[in-house]
Amino acid sequence: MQLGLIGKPNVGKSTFFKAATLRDVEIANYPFTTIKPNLGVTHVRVKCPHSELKINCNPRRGTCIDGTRFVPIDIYDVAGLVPGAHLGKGLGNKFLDDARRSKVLIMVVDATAKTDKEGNEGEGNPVEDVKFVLEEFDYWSANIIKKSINTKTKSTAEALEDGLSGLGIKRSHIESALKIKYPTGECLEFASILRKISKPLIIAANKSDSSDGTWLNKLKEMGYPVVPTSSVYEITLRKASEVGLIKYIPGASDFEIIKEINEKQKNALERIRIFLKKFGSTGVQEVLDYAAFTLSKMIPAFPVEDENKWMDGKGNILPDCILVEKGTTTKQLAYQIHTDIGNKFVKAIDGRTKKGLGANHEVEECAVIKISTRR
Ligand SMILES: Nc1nc2c(ncn2[C@@H]2O[C@H](COP(=O)(O)OP(=O)(O)O)[C@@H](O)[C@H]2O)c(=O)[nH]1
Ligand SMILES: [Mg+2]
Repeated sequence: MQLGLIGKPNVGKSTFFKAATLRDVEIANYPFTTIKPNLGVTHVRVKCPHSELKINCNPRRGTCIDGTRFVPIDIYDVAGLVPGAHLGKGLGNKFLDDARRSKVLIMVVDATAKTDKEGNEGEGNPVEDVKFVLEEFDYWSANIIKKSINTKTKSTAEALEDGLSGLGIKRSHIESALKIKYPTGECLEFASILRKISKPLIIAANKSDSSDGTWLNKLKEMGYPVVPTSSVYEITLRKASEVGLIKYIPGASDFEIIKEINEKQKNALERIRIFLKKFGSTGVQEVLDYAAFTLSKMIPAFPVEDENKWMDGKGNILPDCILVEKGTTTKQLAYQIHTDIGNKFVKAIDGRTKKGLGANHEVEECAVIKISTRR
């Protein structure tokens, strides 16, 4: 499961990416922050079940701060899109190669409207930017759709499945899209519906620290979820926290100054505090959580080896939190943990009720689960 940041150039995708993947002092135990230059690890928030035990957990990856588990998830900083990308302008192909991996799309826009469509300084229109980026996406997939239908002798759904599997588009998505009536009968129309079904979108109205907010409502009228963000503020807070100037938990609505700081630093931080008061947070973490859970319909699950103590074999409490698709069964969960555990699956045990759960039982949100295996 990956998140992808898309948008035209200069809206702050890389800055958002840096904010999201920056190692806060408290999340620093994960060794690989950046895997490739544009692929990194960020974290999404889950309420940790450890409070039910009244003892602290020992996460193997990510961390747990005051009962909030920060669970690692991959994030892509996708190359910027310019108008005409589907015709090969800019880094069109690179964009598409990255975007296909993403299950949900985070569209970063410049809420100050001070960059034109190519990302140069000038007059902009974030609503039009969202439209053209999505249009480029649709033109490009429409081309693939045309090719797959023309070259294959299979049924339409099958041909499309072959052509589009590389984009992370599933058969079920295609079937839902084929059920809809298309007034113009054009490929582009179909591509657009298919995108809406297969790649849910959230808009990060970035640079909101420097915007008067006029574009926020217009963006919201587009029907997608919109979160005002300040990626630069998130970076400042994480860095200040890393060097011990402040106590700040990513996504929080406030921070605490814990060291002597000079007037300039204080002024900068107090400006950020005003933003947090106004919007509730810098927005970066909110976008990530929304994308990972609400949009992609993932749920967290906590596999354990000891269903009574919620430990692994080494005595670590709630060592793992894994994200699975809603509807995942206990047996599928077992396979996700390890092929061997899936193959030797006997039953699952609910760590709260201690009841046995069959192979087809759907994993519940925040379930603590032991998988029993045969030798
Ligand atoms: N004020 C403000 N500027 C930002 C923010 N995020 C990015 N920028 C600035 O926008 C410019 C483009 O940022 P960059 O991340 O390179 O954009 P990208 O081309 O979309 O990856 C840089 O000058 C950033 O400092 C933000 O949240 N607030
Ligand atoms: Mg960039």
